[in-house]
Amino acid sequence: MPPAIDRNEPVFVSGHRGLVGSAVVRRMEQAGFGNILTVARDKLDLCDPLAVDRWFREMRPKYVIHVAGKVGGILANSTYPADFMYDNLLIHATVLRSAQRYAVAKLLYLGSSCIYPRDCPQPIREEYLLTGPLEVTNEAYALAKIAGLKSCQHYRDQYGCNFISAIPTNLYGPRDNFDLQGSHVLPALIRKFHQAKLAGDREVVIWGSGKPRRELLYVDDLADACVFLLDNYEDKATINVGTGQDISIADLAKLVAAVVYPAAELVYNTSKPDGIPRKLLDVTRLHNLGWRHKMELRDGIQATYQWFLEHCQASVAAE
Ligand code: GFB
Repeated sequence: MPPAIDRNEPVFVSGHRGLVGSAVVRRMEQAGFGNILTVARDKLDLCDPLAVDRWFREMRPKYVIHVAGKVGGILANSTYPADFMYDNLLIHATVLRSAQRYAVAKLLYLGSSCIYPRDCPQPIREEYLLTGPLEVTNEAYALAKIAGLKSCQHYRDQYGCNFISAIPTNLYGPRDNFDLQGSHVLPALIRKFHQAKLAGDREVVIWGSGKPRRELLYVDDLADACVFLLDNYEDKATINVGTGQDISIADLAKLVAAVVYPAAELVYNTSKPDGIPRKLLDVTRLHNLGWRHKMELRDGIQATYQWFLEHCQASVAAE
């Protein structure tokens, strides 16, 4: 068993305002962590190595859950590849370097299932990383994420740092980005069906062919897995985090329609990209450690729609 994580020691959660970071903070509070460090973007630019170094020197986190990064859906990734590459390369480089310099006792880094080769066998096992070409729509983001993940392993090898990494599948949940230009598919669908219902439009446009398949994990489940891995995982090898189940975009759209707007008619815009045909993670390694997801997809969509109604409805209704 790895040494116990002391709940009273300072833990830095980077990116605490985002979908994942906010869920990780919620989960850590429930799990009894009493000294969670966060820092707002306007107080610390994670792309700035000197500023990050100063912050670590002053705050001395003992543990780090590093989830900060520039993220977005298929359109944002393919429109701004240079920015996705630059921001993510720097954010991972600065945080890992400072964590090594200031002797962080354990760091958890999160990858993304899009870092696996585009056409690798399904379900995707951890050892398929770097065995083939990447999906072009998210190549820049994936390369930066891979650089971060491999850096964790190199810091282990060169400096003996206890840096571990995990690869989550596509995520969704409360505090997701519902902006149609930047969002992932699930929040986009929730918003589109909701807007169509308000406007009385029957037709809702789904990007692409509807044939790609995606595995979707509720973000609170990922946060639970992060705490679980911090407590129980110590290997150099990365580990997949997912549900082990996937669904076609067409069936996902029908499921969202059933929750938000059952009268909707689905129309496909095939001029929009499909992206990776399928990325279903093999979660055997995680299951063997004793962790499983709890939230089923329909319930998760319901919970996310409820959050959207409580937090974003006014801005959508005003359009
Ligand atoms: O979630 P998504 O944007 O990203 O798109 P990826 C998933 C699939 O849903 C694609 C389709 O086949 C889209 O064409 N889709 C249908 C839509 N309607 C919509 C819509 O209204 N909005 C969006 N966004 N998609 C991202 C990567 O890939 O996944 C990132 O670009 C990241 O790098 C993330 O890793 C997890 O799953 O294709």
